Amino acid sequence: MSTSAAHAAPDTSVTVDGAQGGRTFDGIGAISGGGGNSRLLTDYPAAQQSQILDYLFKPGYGANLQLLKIEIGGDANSTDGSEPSIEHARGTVNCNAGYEFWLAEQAKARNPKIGLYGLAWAAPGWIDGGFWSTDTINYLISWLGCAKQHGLPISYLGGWNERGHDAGWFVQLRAALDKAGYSGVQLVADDSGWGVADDMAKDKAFNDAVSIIGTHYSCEGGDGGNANTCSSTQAAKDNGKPLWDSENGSQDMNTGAPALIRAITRGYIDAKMTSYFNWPLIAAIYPNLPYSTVGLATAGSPWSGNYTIGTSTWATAQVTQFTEPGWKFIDSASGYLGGSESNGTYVSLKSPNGKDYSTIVETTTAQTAQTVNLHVTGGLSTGAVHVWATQVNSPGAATNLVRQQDITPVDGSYSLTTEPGWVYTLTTTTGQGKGTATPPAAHALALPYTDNFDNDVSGTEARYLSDMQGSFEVQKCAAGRDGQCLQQMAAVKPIEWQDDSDAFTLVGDTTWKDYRLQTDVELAKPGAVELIGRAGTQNRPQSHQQGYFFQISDTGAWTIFKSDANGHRTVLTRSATAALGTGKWHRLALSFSGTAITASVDGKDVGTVNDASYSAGLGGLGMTHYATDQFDNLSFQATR
Ligand code: 147
Repeated sequence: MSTSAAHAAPDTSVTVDGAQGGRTFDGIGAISGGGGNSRLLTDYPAAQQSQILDYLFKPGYGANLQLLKIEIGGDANSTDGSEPSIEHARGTVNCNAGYEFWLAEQAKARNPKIGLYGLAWAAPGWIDGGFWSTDTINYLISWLGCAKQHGLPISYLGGWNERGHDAGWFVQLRAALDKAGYSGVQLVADDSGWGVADDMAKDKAFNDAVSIIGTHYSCEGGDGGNANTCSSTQAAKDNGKPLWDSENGSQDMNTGAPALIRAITRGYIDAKMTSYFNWPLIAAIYPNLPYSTVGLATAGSPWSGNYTIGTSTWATAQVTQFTEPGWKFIDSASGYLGGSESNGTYVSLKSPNGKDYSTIVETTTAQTAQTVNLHVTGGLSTGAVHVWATQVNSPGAATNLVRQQDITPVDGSYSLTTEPGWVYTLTTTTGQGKGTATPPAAHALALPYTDNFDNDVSGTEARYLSDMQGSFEVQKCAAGRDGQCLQQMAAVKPIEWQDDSDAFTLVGDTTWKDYRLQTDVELAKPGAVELIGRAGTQNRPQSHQQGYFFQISDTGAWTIFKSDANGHRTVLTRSATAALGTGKWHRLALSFSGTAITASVDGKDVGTVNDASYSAGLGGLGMTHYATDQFDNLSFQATR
């Protein structure tokens, strides 16, 4: 019964009638991509890595994701890093590049029914004619071939993230997919706004090519805002094809949980969207990067194994653990509590067997307790109702996916008293659960830290190195050196999604202060390489990287400069030393001790400067051009 309160909301009566229906529910997913956000998960200790994957994908354990959207890496930054392409150079395909196929394999191993969706943000620069080209179509077909090799059936494929559409290209892509044996792959368009539905209404060939209308951030407030209304257009609703919230989120893993659940319920009630994809899946990124606590969980400490499962995981579980793609919404049992969005919302879904149902009630905008009176009819089970709840407005471990007392309907009728700030699921289904694994404490990455890349698998990313632009892979060393080295693989500027910058990769710990970063380098062609130290806050785009940089060109000209987190660069000192040339190995170092910053070349200090702007941060390697330059014998030694 509702408590007495000054402005008590009216009771809500809901008839959950199995004879009524609505659109088909397509599932709830998350996005690993757009991008770089899953990077550090690959380097987690096996036990914790498996726990995190269980919390994301294992049925009845955590987020229990029903769909997974993965980035088709393009060697260019897509928000929190640059994901590697399977084809850095035309004609050379490496199906083991990057971590998205690995992640999808892990997801599928835990939930064989998970639906997979591929989408590109960027693409390699060898593609001729820009993104909307035949080259890109062939490239996407190569990517699908890689997915197939990995045993991963891709059900959904998009165009170019948030870059609208070229209708003719989608038509051409559809035909090419059919011809290549991928007639089962459904195209999603256009991972941008609702204009796509207007264009589909005007263009039959385009309409026929597209299977799903997927738009982004269709609930008011994307970055940091509240999802108070969700909207689609009449043209979209009239189209008849599924409408997907193919990206939403961008919210802190805890404080974003209310917006997440509203986007799912109101996405259907207000906009008839039948799927929701949270961006991103996980923040497995260095903590100096943007969005470092955004996703369903965080995992930014692979050397310690520490991770945190966010309340957004449990808000997601309140839907995913109680439904399956293919269930149907019951429109007449979905709406606003007490008739007003300010009280909260509810949606009901029924299973194809006509017996089971789940009703999700969220009270994230409510001010008072409320009573919901339900009546079950139309063939649905009138047996015991199981109740699970998560307090999304004030996150806490004790109030995540808590099982409450069962309710026994009398003549199909029962009541639920709700408190403000919760999501409740009323269900006849069973099998739900809350994972129990707990992480070890976090600690910093220890110094000294070294990597000679000789123990890594060729063609993969080196441990802990997080590419921000370009793609750095372990490859056979060039220029007469034995063993393996780190090579930047994008030989030409990619088709970018975010702005251009130096190609660079970050590694280390944000708390590192006084250290010497040393590496051997070999320039493949004229240009400059760079060492980065005390790398701190990075803002978008990735060129806005705070820290100290030592750049040296093949001519021997060098610069030490600092950059703030807005990308403003200040030269601290510059001069020239003997030419490095190309195709030759040299040893470079950048040392920090208090305010003293020293650069050295082949064992000789070439410049020292004092600057007190930045006292701690990661290291990094990079270059100012797109070239297949190499690095070897990376080391970080404490200087005091
Ligand atoms: C998305 C991108 O697709 C992601 O790759 C990532 O960059 C994310 C970070 O918030 O942003 O794009 C958005 C587009 C529109 C909105 C928010 C994010 N919006 O309108 O609020």
